[in-house]
Amino acid sequence: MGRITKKEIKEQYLSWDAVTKDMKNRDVGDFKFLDSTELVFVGCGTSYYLSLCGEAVYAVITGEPAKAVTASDVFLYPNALFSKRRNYVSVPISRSGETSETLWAARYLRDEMKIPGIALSCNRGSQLVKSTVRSLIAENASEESVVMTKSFTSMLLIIQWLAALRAGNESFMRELESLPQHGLRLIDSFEAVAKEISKNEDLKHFIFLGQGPYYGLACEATLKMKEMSLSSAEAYHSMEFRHGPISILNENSLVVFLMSETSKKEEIKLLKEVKEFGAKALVICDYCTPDIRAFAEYHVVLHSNLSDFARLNLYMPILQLLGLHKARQLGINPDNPRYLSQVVVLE
Ligand code: F1P
Repeated sequence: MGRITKKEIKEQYLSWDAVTKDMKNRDVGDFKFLDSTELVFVGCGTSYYLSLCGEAVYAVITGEPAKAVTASDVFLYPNALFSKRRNYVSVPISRSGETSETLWAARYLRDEMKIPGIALSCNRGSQLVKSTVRSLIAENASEESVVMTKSFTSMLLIIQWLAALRAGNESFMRELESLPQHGLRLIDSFEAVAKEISKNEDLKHFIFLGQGPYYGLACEATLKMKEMSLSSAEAYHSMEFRHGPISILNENSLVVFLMSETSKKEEIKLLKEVKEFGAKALVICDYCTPDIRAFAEYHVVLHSNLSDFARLNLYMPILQLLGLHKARQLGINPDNPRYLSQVVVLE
């Protein structure tokens, strides 16, 4: 069960390699029209969560403004999102390029608001690509599976490259170039941890915590857990968790920390607190500390030496495998999520 999804998770570093080869030779002059504009990432579901990562990466690496919005709010609440005094370029994101709300948003932005769009998709022939002035395509990153795995990380890498090119940040580019090698080194090794966690039948409630660009990854992790294993999952900014949600913890909870170097010190304090409430913890981090070893039942250490903003993709395969193995443990086929299809098409 789940053979198709598992293959797509495992081979995603190959798509990262294809993206790297495509993006590293791009002419930065092609994106000159982004000068003095705010970039607006737009999407639904996984592609919205990718937008959340994208806004943080783009703003920090380029020093230029960026934001993430859901496709539906673009045409339902445009005045809450856009100011007449600003210049915008939109980046509507969609693996299929056929999701209704994302198409409606791209056309609304183009026709009603005169905001040009750069489609980010895995489908070059899609209606979304036809509705925008430019496109960035992750070739061969589209899945057979309903669940988005390698398409998410491959399109995230495109956003990272776009930011690196715009900023002329060569050290960030070198970091991005190394991601396929790190993926190859790491992805297989994640399987044992994902299986071990899924075997613990007490764990029924999954909480994913991350700060900055890691919050978007945490949201995406909840979707993998829900879509594949039909388990209850929530995401929070790590430090928001104390402000109410912490009260739901019990012995059935697994708290997953997507630890960045920026937020590690604060997150380790939180790790110690969640243990007091009987929850189990999984920490994903670049290097381990004695506290993490002492307080987290499970840890995944990446040893990449990459910066917080470059390393993002390395957190996703373990989170995707967690959803897959939890589904298998519950006897659910992750290749066929309940009530879902690859594309949501509305009348
Ligand atoms: C977006 C999306 C997926 C979700 C489901 C339905 O698709 O919401 O995130 O897993 O398959 O579609 P897209 O706009 O990126 O093609």
